Amino acid sequence: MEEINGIVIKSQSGFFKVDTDEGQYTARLRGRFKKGRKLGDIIAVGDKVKISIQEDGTAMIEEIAERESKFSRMAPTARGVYEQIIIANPDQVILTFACTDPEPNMRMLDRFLIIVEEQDIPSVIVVNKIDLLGISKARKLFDHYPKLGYRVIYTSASKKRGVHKLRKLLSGKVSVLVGPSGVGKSSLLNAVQDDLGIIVKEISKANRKGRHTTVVREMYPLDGGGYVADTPGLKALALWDIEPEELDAYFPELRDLVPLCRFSSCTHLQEPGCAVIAAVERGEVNFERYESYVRLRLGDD
Ligand SMILES: Nc1nc2c(ncn2[C@@H]2O[C@H](COP(=O)(O)OP(=O)(O)OP(=O)(O)O)[C@@H](O)[C@H]2O)c(=O)[nH]1
Ligand SMILES: [Mg+2]
Ligand SMILES: [Zn+2]
Repeated sequence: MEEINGIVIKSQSGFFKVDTDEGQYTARLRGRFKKGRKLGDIIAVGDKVKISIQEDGTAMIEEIAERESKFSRMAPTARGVYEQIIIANPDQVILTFACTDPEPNMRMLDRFLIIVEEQDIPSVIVVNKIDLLGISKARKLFDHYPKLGYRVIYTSASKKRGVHKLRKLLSGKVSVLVGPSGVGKSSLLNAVQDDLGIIVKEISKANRKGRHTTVVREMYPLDGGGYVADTPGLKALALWDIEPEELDAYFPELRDLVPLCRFSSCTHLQEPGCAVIAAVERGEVNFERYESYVRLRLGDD
């Protein structure tokens, strides 16, 4: 039987929309995939699959390719920790914040940066609503991130500023927008491509309704190639898999200081001879970033 390669772009009650070179098909998953103990999602939006077309015209998913990357979260369940795939095979995660309304939550940004680095996914920071604050004030708020090697793009979805940069960034890639509620993720996608409009809004609303899961249910093909997925305001993503002792390695500005601390087991919270604390005192490490580190290290975030 002929098999066609495709990518899952929508997941809905056991049906999967698969985008292929020969058009889109709605497919079901072969029963054998569902057997056995499941510790994580077997299939997710973004998965690369092989489908077969049955005689009656329906399509079946015959094969799911091993994921090259994944953006996931650990969900505690009665049977143990379950890995929820937010999106499979993302090329990048767009960390979206507003420079104001709502005020940017830098700790949340730092947390996201750690999570995507831990999951080995490239990320770009998008700062939206610059029309409300002005570009220079917005820049000042996020000033230290480019210095740490993170890319920052400033946008206004309402005034269509910086949108061309975002469009270019998304083109040809699989991306997902994450960030707090109300920062303008859906608005930005609407600005990037007209025909995403209504759909994006509906998805966001549907996802928010009493649901805590934030996995992507649909991603949208882009005119310039690639796909983009929207998410409703993500709040809690656990820093799973990261031991407190490893946390300093996820802060680019702390990494090189750590070997200079007097004690090899230094927590950088209070020890004498701590190179991190010294650098903070000299103003070489951004205080807010250090505060993020402390809060995450103490687990009181
Ligand atoms: N002034 C201004 N308002 C914006 C901009 N982008 C979005 N908004 C407004 O901010 C509000 C929230 O926008 P959404 O696009 O729904 O935000 P979201 O991030 O998708 O929010 P969730 O779906 O709840 O996660 C809406 O009222 C938008 O009109 C912008 O660039 N400037
Ligand atoms: Mg939205
Ligand atoms: Zn130290």
